Amino acid sequence: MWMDVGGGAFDGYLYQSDGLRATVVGDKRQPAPLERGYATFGSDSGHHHHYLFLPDAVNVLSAKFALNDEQRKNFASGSLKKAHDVAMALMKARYGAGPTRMYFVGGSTGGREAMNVVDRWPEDYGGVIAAYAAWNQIESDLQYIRISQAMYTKGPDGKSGWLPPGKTKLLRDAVLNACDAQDGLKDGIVSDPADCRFDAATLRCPDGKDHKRCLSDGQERTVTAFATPQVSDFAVENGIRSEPGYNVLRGASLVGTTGLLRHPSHPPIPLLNSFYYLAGDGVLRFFLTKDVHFDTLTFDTKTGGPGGKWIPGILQQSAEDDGGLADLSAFERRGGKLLMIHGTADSTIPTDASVFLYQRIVKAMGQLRTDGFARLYLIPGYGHGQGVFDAGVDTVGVLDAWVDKGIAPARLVVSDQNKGAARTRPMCVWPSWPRYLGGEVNAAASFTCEGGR
Ligand SMILES: [Ca+2]
Repeated sequence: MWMDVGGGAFDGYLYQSDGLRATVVGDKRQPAPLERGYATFGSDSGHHHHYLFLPDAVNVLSAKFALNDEQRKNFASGSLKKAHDVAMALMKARYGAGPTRMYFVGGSTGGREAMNVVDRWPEDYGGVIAAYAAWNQIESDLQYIRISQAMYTKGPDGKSGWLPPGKTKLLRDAVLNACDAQDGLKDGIVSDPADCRFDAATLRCPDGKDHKRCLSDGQERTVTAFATPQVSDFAVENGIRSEPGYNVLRGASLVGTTGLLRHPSHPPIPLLNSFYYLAGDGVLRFFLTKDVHFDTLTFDTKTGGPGGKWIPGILQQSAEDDGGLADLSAFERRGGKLLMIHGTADSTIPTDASVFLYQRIVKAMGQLRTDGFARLYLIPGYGHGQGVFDAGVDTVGVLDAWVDKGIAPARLVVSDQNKGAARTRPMCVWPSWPRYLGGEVNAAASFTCEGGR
């Protein structure tokens, strides 16, 4: 049993080989993959980060490596096959035989990598977990840029739309106040985001200016940018031309993601500027234009620059980088199983990106065939690897049962791993969601999965 472990953000470092990080959305009380007998491996995707004095969590946000074309291509997808083949050779030499099972497990960029191996090397893996996958990377980066422009560009009133921490909290609290109880239980979680209709205009300051406890016109524009899709005039790889908006009006929190500085810095400063600006700017300057002085705030994400100047680069990057193949027959034929997981409160990769991809697969292959090898689970209150509900479920055990014994996953139980939390919820197969029926509020048994097919 072997497991290939995906990376995160712009990669550039090696995960700990104990496999603890490998249990994406994993239950921390369960043994790590290594303890279960999995030989685990991964790669830094072909580059090391640049600022060694900074912690990994900050370093992985640096895209500077992409100025080196080979490193850029390796990050895009090239490193996956290389690392896989080298690891296979080494492990075969060590163990004298190939694996009985071969998995790829990853979240975020690791989820993009997971979808990449399903699309590009379906013969290499028998089981794949793609959590909050950044599979539509280029359009996702254009979405980051578009949001950054709403945040930092001055509107007709001469003010930008940056959301200070207090305003992100105001928005989150107002959405919860409107929608939390709709699922039957006021627990800080909007369990059925599709049914949550919160209008950001209700928070608007009467004169449109920036006051406490309300949103200025610019801030309302930024919230709207978050909640709506990025749409391009041109299609990228696999015919996709958009990235969905975030659930910011349906329970996803922006607390902690918009940075501490009102004005953008050139170049952006990690943690002080917003995450979206940092990531989008990095891709534009280092991946696409190769112009370290390029001003991201002037880039037209709809047209791809004046006369579509940057479209060829965007298409090339998309071809090398993105997942999103609709027909996964090659993976299905070999008995491959795919678990797709996403939190409904994710403000880094939109929840609807996973829904969109799943629907693409269903459209291409039909529901019956898709049900035979793929599942999509959305977890209410779970963000990008953490959240008000810090989801823990034995994902590897679920995959083992499916791959080995043919036990297809249905309703599962997920626990909240936040400190002091002692609650479980059903983990419902999309599009169903957990509605509270009554009884013990912390027990999954008190909920039903509602709204299934
Ligand atoms: Ca609730």
